Amino acid sequence: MTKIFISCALPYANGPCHLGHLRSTYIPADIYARYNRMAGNDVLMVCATDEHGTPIAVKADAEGKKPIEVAKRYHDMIARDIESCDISLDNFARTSDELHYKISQDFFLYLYEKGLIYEEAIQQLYCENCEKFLPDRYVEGICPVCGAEARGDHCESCGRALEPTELLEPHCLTCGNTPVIRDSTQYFFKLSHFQNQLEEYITTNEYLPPNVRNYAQNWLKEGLEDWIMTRDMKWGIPVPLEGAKGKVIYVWGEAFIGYISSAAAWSRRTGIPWEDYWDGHVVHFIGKDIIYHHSLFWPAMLMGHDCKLPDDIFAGEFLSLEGRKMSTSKNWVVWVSDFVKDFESDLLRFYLTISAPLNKDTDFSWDDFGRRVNDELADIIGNFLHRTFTFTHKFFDGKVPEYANPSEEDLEFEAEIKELPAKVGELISSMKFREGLVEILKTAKSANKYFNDQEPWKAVKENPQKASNCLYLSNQFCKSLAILLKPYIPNKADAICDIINISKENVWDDASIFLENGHEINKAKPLFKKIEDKVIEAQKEKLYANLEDSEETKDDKDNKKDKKDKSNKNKSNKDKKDKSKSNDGEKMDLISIDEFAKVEIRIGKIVEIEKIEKSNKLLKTQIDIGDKTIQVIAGLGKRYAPEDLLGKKVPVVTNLKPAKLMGELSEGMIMATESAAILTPDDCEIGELLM
Ligand code: B3M
Ligand code: ZN
Repeated sequence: MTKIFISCALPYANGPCHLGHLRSTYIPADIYARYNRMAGNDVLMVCATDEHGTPIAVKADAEGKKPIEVAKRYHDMIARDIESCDISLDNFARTSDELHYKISQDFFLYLYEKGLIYEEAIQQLYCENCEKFLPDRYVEGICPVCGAEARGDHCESCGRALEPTELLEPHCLTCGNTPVIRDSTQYFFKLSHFQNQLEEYITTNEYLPPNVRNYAQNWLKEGLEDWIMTRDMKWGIPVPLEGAKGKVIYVWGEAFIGYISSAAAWSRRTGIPWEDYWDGHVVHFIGKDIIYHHSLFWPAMLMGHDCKLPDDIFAGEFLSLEGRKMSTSKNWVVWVSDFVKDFESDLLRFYLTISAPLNKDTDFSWDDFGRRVNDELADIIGNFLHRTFTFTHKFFDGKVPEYANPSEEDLEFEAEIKELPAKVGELISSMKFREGLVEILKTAKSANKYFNDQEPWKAVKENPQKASNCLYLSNQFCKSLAILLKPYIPNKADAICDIINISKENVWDDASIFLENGHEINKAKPLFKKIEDKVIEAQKEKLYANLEDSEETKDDKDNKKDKKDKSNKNKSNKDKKDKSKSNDGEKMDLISIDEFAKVEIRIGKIVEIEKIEKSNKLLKTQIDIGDKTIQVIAGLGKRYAPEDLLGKKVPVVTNLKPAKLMGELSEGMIMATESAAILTPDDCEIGELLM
């Protein structure tokens, strides 16, 4: 028995889970965990929400909430999402937990005292208007590498990690101001010190899959630079040093510790030491965008601590949606919570596993989803189960019949059934999850063929032993399916156990132990219903309706596979990105009518309007709202010239907290759509999202 420590990358607590999270990380981790438990290994699988960092702080600022409130809201949502897909975590913690703070600070101090974290004066962007340093996502601009719109820490388009000071045309996310460069002192982790050790780790670790090894080696070739470990901001884990007031540990400097603190919390609850699992086989399941962090930065932190290093880092590649990149800000996304309202989560687990091996990018397409569920789950597996069960009841009184004088075909099928568990088990333990499932499907296909060839419906009259052998073996294969499908589609597997009348607590090798003859099975129930075309059509309609404008949809449909001028496309999308940013595509909590009633919207008339110098977007307006005139700074300038709007009536939110934009007071908000169309019926598209 091996002890296995499995971690899933910690989701940021700034949005719910979508299908991409499940595909790259949670489903593969869960298949691996469930299989290993069934194979008799001792598994500890942990995760937590990653609750610090600027995205959450920025979101909280925008909502006028505390970061912890935002984090809690998403933690709860993510926990529900993960549970709804039966991801069998042993512990799901939060990086805002006290235990996590303590372990992270100790970890930081240890490295500091060993001289592996040092202090250095650097230059950082500072917003004079907001009077604060602008770490990471507090600043946006143009990526110096590919020219796309990028955030301070990362360019989504070319995948580069960035320093805010590298951005071209930087602007403060809060106020739009152009920041200045100022000196500040930060703490750095001596990543460069570990160059040789990491090279050795990456080249000699037999488990690392090629995509991880190649990525890491490319970075190593460039030579590693030290990592900044601290930030000047309030939200985060305070740097545990005198003289580091106002500084927190950089989110990537403590997020990894979440694996350990989540396991430690589990140990507190169960009394079982998590360290035994870490001393066993450690596997991190992650998405491919964080290979750098997991293959270099984290092992170096562990080396600094003289800790055992992870044995395997398994990185799932990306999932696109209907041929285009998923985007939460454009609402081009399928949220897990929406999916499981309409379909069983097992169907998703099945589809996301079968559609491509994890080391390849793949696409979620509703048509393909419907087709595979119908043709593979329903027609191949469902059909075989159903005909076996109904036939057993019809002709053998619901009992597994006798097996005698097997024919050659019988023996062949018998051998196939007996070999399957080891084959599938081998594939899953070598992380070939799709291949394992394909093997099961292949055998199910040949089981259907066997059943057809034996024609038990005829044989039952003409050659009863032939029919009896066929149903004996078919029931054995159903039992095998009940066990082998469990890591993939646990609910369906349990439902098969119920019908075949065996315990749900199975060990893997039970799959090749045959049921006794005379074993009674329960009545058949339809297990896999086909999905009707109209159901799939409705999902597609819903998705496309979410897109911000139909023009772009068409564009993207035409260019489905055309990725060649990626950076140009990004440039042309830049404007749209700007406008949809504040929405960020995150799913909102439902609000009560009372909460909604707090928003005061009045019809106002624009009585004065002018452009704001230095901004190509902002207009300064004076709006008569009946009993008074208020000043509103509106981001409508790309779409309208001031004279277009003068004298117009517009709906205005009149009880917003006043804010300063480009140094100008704004006392309300003109209601307009995401694409900055004001709400006069002529300018609005039906169904456009109000912002
Ligand atoms: N919170 C999520 C991501 O970048 C990030 C992972 C942390 S794992 C220690 O996908
Ligand atoms: Zn600012």
